[in-house]
Amino acid sequence: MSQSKRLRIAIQKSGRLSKESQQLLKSCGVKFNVNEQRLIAHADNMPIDLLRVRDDDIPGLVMDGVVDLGIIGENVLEEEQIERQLAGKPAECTKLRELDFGSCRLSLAVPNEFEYKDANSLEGLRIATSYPNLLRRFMQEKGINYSDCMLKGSVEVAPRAGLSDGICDLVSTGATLEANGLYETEVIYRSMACIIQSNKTQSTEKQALINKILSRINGVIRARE
Ligand code: PRT
Ligand code: ZN
Repeated sequence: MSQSKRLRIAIQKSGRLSKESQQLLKSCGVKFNVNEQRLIAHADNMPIDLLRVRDDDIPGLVMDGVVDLGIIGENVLEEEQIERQLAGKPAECTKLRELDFGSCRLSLAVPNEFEYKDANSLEGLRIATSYPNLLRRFMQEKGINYSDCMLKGSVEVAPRAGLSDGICDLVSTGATLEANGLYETEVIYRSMACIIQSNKTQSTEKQALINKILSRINGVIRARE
């Protein structure tokens, strides 16, 4: 498996990026059928294998050279990059381009009754998040001391449950914040889906195929603009 001559592309198995990732590759002429039970989908008409995994695993798979390409939210990529730099693990990969889906922002939000002036209002408070590295980077730049509460899900209910004073979470329409009696105070990171390449891809055949796919992606996105 690790000697594969076929180009490997990691995409999200199920979630907000999975349909559009598959659709984009299909629009580029890659023919494949996904079996929900299977990790791998083989393309019929090109030497390409799709690996369907949790989005959080995609940056690491690319950075370690296990796959050649990955489609991932910039938020997850950047968070993982900081995490791996801190752990002394390989954290390099090449962002080939931003894609035209997966738009969201990572924002700080506080309960409606909280009187927020600026980021300094958060001094000494506890913030719940799934993105501790991006949060730390922002707070360090602002020179604000805080504690964090790491939650992989249900971040938006943390203040009401008494777990934190505020949150740092992804927002797209803002409906989730509103439904939980929270309001957005600072955008700390803006994100889109992007396609990344491993710096460990060596074969010239694979590189030629990557160039072909990238040029088709450029065409597909231009046509959708
Ligand atoms: O199972 P797996 O680990 O693969 O998936 P996941 O649950 O970690 O991720 P998923 O599918 O929820 O999101 C994948 C990626 O989609 C994210 O990393 C972002 O890059 C992108 N994305 C775009 C979003 C949103 N928009 C989004 N709105 N990811 C999550 N949300 C959530 C947010 O966390 C909050 O709960 O939607 C809610 C807010 O939405 P609004 O519209 O109410 O503001
Ligand atoms: Zn995830």
